[in-house]
Amino acid sequence: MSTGTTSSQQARREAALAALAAQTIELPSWAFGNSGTRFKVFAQQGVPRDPFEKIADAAQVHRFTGVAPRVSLHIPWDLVDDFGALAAHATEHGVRIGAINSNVFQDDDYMLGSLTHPDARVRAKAVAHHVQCIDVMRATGSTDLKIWLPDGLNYPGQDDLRARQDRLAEGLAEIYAALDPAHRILLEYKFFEPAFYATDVPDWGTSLLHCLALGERATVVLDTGHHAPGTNIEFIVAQLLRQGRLGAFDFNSRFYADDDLMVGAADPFQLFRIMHEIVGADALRPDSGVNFMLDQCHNIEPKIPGQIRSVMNVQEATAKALLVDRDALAAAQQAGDVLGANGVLMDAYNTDVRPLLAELRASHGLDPDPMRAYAASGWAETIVAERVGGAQAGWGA
Ligand code: AFD
Ligand code: MN
Repeated sequence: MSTGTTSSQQARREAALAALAAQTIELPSWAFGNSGTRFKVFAQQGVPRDPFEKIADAAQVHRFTGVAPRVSLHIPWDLVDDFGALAAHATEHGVRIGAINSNVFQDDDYMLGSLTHPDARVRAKAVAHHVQCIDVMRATGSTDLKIWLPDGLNYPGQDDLRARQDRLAEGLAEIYAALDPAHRILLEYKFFEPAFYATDVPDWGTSLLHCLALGERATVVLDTGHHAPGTNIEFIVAQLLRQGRLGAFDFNSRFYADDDLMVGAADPFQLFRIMHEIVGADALRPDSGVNFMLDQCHNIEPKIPGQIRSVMNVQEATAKALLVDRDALAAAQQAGDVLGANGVLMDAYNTDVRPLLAELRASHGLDPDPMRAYAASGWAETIVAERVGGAQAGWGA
């Protein structure tokens, strides 16, 4: 009953191809630098020495997948003297600058917090850093200011939980007031780490409350790695979409905590369920206001192929979600046909969409197999040979 007619299957396939052709996925610049754990940052050969080289690497992912035209930056990791030149460099490589992330986690001043710090001097410094990030947005044409705060407490009583929320609201309001009309804030949440007792933006509810207080151009970022085990993430997606406040995803995979592994590697079924909510709410459209970003790193695997694989994983989950027979699903749900409804969803999930995606790529003049095409391109050998000397980019943990 869930298979439908051949012609409706064909129509879904055509619609899926059109939607997949319009899909874009944003890449994080830090994924191309060296990374590791708090125990060790591993160096890889050929890694970029500066943001210009990071963008050149990110452009390879777009070149072979065709769906990754933006690169998000982190400030200060990606500070350059001339951001106009960096944006022009991106354009030359066929990509552009995406979200600007305000890093406030590697300065001694922020040991006890940034926007929530008990000392007004440190709070003012943190606000000023965000204003500097807004200047970077102006110089690069970025519209998204992404805020993830490491702020929190390690010990009960260390600071006043409620006062920190008040300080946070104040700081965010100052930042919001500094935005241009075309700009928006993306406020990310994370349930723990680096703070282990209480985090100041631990969950989607806290992020949403602050966004609602700020105004329409404040939205929530859902990082798939930032939830406790067993959390129903697609429910959060549905709820934020209902409110028009899902601004972006940070896609990655977790097995335990914030593992930052490749999206779709740990739980492809969860990724499918998330994309099913997205498709159901018509939020895949390029103008839906949802920015689909990757936020992950590649500690032990090569970085550019790691990003290519991740982009393909998102595409595969999206394609499966687009193939769900929504009429049959609605009919089964309406009829209370529990097994039938579940069967419709699983039929789509169990479809091998790799031939469909190969067809999509071929129709856009791309190699149907981006992993193979990248490996054959010689880029990896070129950067190893050419990027000799200088200091490799890394997250400096
Ligand atoms: C954090 C967040 C985040 C931030 C990143 C920096 O996921 O989005 O930009 O790490 O390394 O855990
Ligand atoms: Mn994130």
